Amino acid sequence: MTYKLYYWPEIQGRGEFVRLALEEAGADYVDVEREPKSKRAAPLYKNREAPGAHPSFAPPYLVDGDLVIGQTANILLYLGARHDLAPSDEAGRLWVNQIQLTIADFVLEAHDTHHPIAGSLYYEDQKPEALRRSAIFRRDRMPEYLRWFERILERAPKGPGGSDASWLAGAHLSYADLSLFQVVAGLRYAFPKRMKALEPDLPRVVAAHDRVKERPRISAYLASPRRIAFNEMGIFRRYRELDAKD
Ligand SMILES: N[C@@H](CCC(=O)N[C@@H](CS)C(=O)NCC(=O)O)C(=O)O
Repeated sequence: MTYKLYYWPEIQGRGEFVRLALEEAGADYVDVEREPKSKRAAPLYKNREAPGAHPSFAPPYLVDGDLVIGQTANILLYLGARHDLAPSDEAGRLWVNQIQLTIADFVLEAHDTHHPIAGSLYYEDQKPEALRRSAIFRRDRMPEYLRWFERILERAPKGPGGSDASWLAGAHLSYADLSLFQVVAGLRYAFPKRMKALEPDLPRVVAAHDRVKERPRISAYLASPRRIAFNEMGIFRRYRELDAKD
């Protein structure tokens, strides 16, 4: 069965967490809105009014046969179980889901640095608030979240030969590792000065990012036209005035 992913066609956004899981799994999927014949973004919102018991409020959503699954973390919960991208035991599944939900919180805060008042307003209409919000995000929230990931990786069981080559949920890669890769890549794009200052204290996070990037299917994906470049329409945006080393 071919999965159908519905997400905004111009951005990585939250859809990228799903794309990375589908790519790592080698799953058969169509990124529906990016298909040449797509009528573009309008159908995404129509899903709110769609027939069926489970309409999705906002993209991304994934269609698998009769199933329509919304909420990024929920989609990943589904894909993780079907494609060996999550532990098979309940405690492990819940742990990976917990990490993913924490990543969702972090992603929302990253988004709110440039849209602290409303997503429906232009950035230029909320710039003073964005400057204030970004300063707090950089100073407090980036290190708090990133050090939490660092500590998880530090405590995870060692890899072969006692190396630090373990993943967030232990010996096996999970979709949470793919998502952490995406968060690091996004923060490097949006806050390069701040990330340069923080990264020396995050050796395991950086190493895990690098190991994801080198995985054969992920590196092929990143080099392909399927990977949309970061841009100033997505969640991670580069506005120079919002970045600083502290
Ligand atoms: N919690 C949801 C958030 C979904 C979301 O905010 N989607 C954005 C694009 S990344 C959107 O199109 N939102 C439209 C809206 O909220 O009206 C998830 O993680 O999937």
